[in-house]
Amino acid sequence: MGTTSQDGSATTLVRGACPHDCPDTCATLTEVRVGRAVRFVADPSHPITDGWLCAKVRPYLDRVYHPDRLLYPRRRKGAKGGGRWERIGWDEALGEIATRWRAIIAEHSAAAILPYSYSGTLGLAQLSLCNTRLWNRMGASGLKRSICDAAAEVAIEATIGVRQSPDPRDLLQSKLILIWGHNPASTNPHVMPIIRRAQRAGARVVVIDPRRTLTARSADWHLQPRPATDGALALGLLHVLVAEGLADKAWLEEHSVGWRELRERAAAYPPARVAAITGLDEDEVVALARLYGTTKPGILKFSDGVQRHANGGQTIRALLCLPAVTGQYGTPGGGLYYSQSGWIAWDREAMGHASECPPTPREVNMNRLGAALLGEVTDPPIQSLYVFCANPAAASPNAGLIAEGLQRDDLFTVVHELFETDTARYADILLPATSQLEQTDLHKPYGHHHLQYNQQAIAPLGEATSNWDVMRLLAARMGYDEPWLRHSAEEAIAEVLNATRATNPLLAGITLDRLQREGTVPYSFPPETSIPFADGRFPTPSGKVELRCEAMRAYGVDPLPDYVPPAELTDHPAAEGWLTLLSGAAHHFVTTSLANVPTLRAKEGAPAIELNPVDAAARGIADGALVEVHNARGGCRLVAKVTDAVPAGVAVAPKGHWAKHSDDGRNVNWLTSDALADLGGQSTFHTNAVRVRTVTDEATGNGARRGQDRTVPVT
Ligand SMILES: Nc1nc2c(c(=O)[nH]1)N[C@H]1C(S)=C(S)[C@@H](COP(=O)(O)OP(=O)(O)OC[C@H]3O[C@@H](n4cnc5c(=O)[nH]c(N)nc54)[C@H](O)[C@@H]3O)O[C@H]1N2
Ligand SMILES: Nc1nc2c(c(=O)[nH]1)N[C@H]1C(S)=C(S)[C@@H](COP(=O)(O)OP(=O)(O)OC[C@H]3O[C@@H](n4cnc5c(=O)[nH]c(N)nc54)[C@H](O)[C@@H]3O)O[C@H]1N2
Ligand code: SF4
Ligand SMILES: [Mo]
Repeated sequence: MGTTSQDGSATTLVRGACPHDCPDTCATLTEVRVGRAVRFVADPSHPITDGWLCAKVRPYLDRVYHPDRLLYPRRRKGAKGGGRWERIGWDEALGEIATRWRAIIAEHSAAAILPYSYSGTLGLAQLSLCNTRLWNRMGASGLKRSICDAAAEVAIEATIGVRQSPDPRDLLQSKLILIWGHNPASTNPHVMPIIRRAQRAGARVVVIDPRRTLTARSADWHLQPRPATDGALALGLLHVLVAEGLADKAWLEEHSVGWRELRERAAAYPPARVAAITGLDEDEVVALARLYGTTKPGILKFSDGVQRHANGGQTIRALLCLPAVTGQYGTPGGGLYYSQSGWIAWDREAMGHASECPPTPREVNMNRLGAALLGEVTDPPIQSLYVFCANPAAASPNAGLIAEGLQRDDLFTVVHELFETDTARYADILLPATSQLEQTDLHKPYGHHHLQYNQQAIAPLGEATSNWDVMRLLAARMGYDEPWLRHSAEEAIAEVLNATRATNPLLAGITLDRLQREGTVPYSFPPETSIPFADGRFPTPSGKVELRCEAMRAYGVDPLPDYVPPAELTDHPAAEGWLTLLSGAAHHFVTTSLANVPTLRAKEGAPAIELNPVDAAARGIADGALVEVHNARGGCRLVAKVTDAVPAGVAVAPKGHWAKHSDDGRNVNWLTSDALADLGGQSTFHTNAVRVRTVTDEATGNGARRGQDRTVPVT
């Protein structure tokens, strides 16, 4: 799209997509003048993202043109993590990586090389292709990608068969919107105006979250159960629904497996017991069950915060019973609203060409990175780590252990990044990455029903190179000459798109050419088919909702949903001064991405911990005081915010702040557990027992430096 600006210079408008880990995947427009992006806005014609960007991404050009952007490859000088570098050329960088990898492969096998990535971008080309092709060809270790939603994914696929949700606009048909352990006002902002409209039209909005979040503040009703007790609450609701004749028995007989056994399980959760477990009033449990059982259509909306604890998988299994027991799966405005990821699954073979490659020798769970580097993974031990689209030293659990692992002298670490992040500091070779404006990609949102194409808008800054281009360069250096390791991003996107379209009618008529022309392309739903399970069929082994799910036995989990209190929390009782620390999304960052944009950092404020007045008083902590938060895994210093937004016994410190921006060189993930949940090898960020104490001036050192960059590495 070409236009002319006021000063007469030619400008172009380039269609793109927000790359961040967010369900909304906004359609964007970048105005480019003389090779420079001068304006970045939302595409006003998009039906969901509706012409506005969230507070995080509005100043995106400050990220693209940030003075700290890495612009050329570097080699470490001096100690690991010391932040001293020498500039090298791409040729030298690639040569050194290939030489080191060949030696490692000869001595240990390619299993000793571990690629580590997660969600810096969610694109097909710059993430998914880069997670598969080179590493498959090499026979490198696989990564179990379990940091975010693994327990929910396993639970949902086992119980109802697939992760599909209705169009966000279908929420307008709901009479009840039950938002459970989820904070869309921060994490899925473009559904909020829709929820607001539904609410104005008479829908009841209920939020279940221990914390009074931004979302909870505008709800009609906010319930605050104790963390990780939601499984008991869901079973309690089922108990009341059955006891009061609100269960849809006809639907259950026809569409579910194990309904009678579930009823027996729920019988063990009368409101009095549920009240004792959750800390809610008995009356609240009964009233919520009645509201849910009688207000139809009612939709259950959750995301991933609610399953990031040791009992997360079973919790999701219990929640999934609610739309079944009320017969609401498949109804307009009713049922479940989780993710859209399952409508289209990219063709696996076209993506990874695994049939032409050696088998993946093993999978390393990304939540155990520190332990894996320090001896948990042997035969062969991990000798090289290649990190891109991830910042594990700040975003992964038990980060202190990760920092220790990254300092191993015999570990060859390559990091491909836009910035010198907490992880990048430990690199032996640090490679500069492009931003979304400098690369091509195709995005399949997890929050709506449209593909989004991202055209490259500007030339790469400095010597920055996209993930896929680096993969191609590395493949060439390693001597791999398969054509699918040489194709351009566009060619590879077309290959995957075409292969997927051959089996998925939702891609009918959707070609690369059309995506490039239109930018936003809706899935090709035949009329009336975008409501999941509307035909009453579920893609499970039984074709029904598996309330009792035999597949759970393979995970060592009870085939019926149950509530199991996490050991981390029962071992560290409140009576002994322990608090449960939740660390969900920060409003102004996407995990640690964007947390180095000065305006966003200023809006988010210094790294803080919310404490209830009762807990603060018991520890002599005043609002605004610097506190030490600690447990056996480690500690970090945070500013106390004394507030009744959190109940007694619960503390909240959001994820996202960079460790190196704090005086102590740590962040909240120095506290979080790397224990795994019951399903999917899921992370357990919220089963996190901590103590909090004031910091004396002597212990603080120079408190006035708080918030500045710290240049001394953490040990
Ligand atoms: N602004 C912003 N948006 C983001 C992100 C971000 O970092 N910032 N991250 C993105 C990513 S990676 C993801 S996965 C999604 C996550 O999206 P959400 O799941 O909506 O976000 P979270 O803040 O992780 O968790 C939601 C809520 O769960 C609550 N919670 C924690 N434990 C429990 C519990 O045991 N029971 C109940 N009932 N509630 C509990 C927390 O208090 C929190 O308010 O958001 C995405 N969007
Ligand atoms: N305490 C706590 N920690 C959490 C969570 C929590 O609830 N609590 N939530 C977890 C969740 S849900 C998730 S999904 C993970 C996310 O964890 P990560 O995927 O590690 O996410 P980020 O910290 O945002 O790091 C992404 C990095 O990728 C870089 N990047 C962006 N685009 C590109 C690109 O095109 N190429 C390259 N090479 N790099 C790029 C960014 O600059 C950024 O440094 O965090 C987890 N961490
Ligand atoms: S982070 Fe989410 S809401 Fe914000 S611009 Fe990106 S896709 Fe849109
Ligand atoms: Mo996530």
